[in-house]
Amino acid sequence: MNLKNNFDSSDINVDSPPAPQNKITSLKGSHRFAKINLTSFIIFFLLLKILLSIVLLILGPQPPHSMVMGNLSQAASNYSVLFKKYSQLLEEKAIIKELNFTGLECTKRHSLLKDKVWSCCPKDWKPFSSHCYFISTDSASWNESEEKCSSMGAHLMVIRSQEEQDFITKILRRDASYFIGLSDPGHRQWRWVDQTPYNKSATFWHPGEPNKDHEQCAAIYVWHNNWGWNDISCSTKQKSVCQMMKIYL
Ligand code: MMA
Ligand code: CA
Repeated sequence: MNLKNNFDSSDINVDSPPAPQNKITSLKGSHRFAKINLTSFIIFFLLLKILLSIVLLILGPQPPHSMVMGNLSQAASNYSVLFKKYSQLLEEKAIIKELNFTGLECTKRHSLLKDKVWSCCPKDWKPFSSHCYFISTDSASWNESEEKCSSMGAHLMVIRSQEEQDFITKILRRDASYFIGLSDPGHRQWRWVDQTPYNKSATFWHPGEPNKDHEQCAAIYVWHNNWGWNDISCSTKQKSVCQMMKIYL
């Protein structure tokens, strides 16, 4: 793991945020999270699941989980109320393992709380605000592009603000066109892939766009020297931008 901003790498695990002491001591004692192997990981989860199933039977319905993932990490996120930080951490470790990211780059975030919080993006992804961005170099249809993002635990980019639009256009090629996570299933109903509500006041269509009912996917590119969006045919092959939440350690 690469950690930016010169810090002592022995630091990251030593001073984990305060935890529900009784549940975490066994993990701390066994060489900290970074070195937990798959077997102890699975055993830990199974024990946790049994124990918490009992607790939840007593307490009532489970809290909703925010991501759809493998069974193990799903099991963890179900108990997020009780072990929020730690189940999150374990989830992320599982994702990182599953997706074969070759490395993480992390920066320290100045938290209002006392705990040290590191925010991380996979190597080759660009951080901005609370997200990480990956610019594809190959071209594909909108559906294929979204599938590729999805296979990396991400989705096509959702642009929510002028700041985000400016951030991404500064690092895109001016001679290329990129699919974003905006499409129209029909009747000119624009939808963001991650269910973010489509807010007309934060859109960056080129003048005169969107203009054709059969152009049901949005791409971002330079037209007359300005960055903006155009509705285009979903089957055309374009580059694309994937986006995912930062990983917090
Ligand atoms: C024009 C314009 C766009 C449309 C493309 C399709 C070059 O731009 O009508 O709105 O999407 O053609 O190729
Ligand atoms: Ca168009």
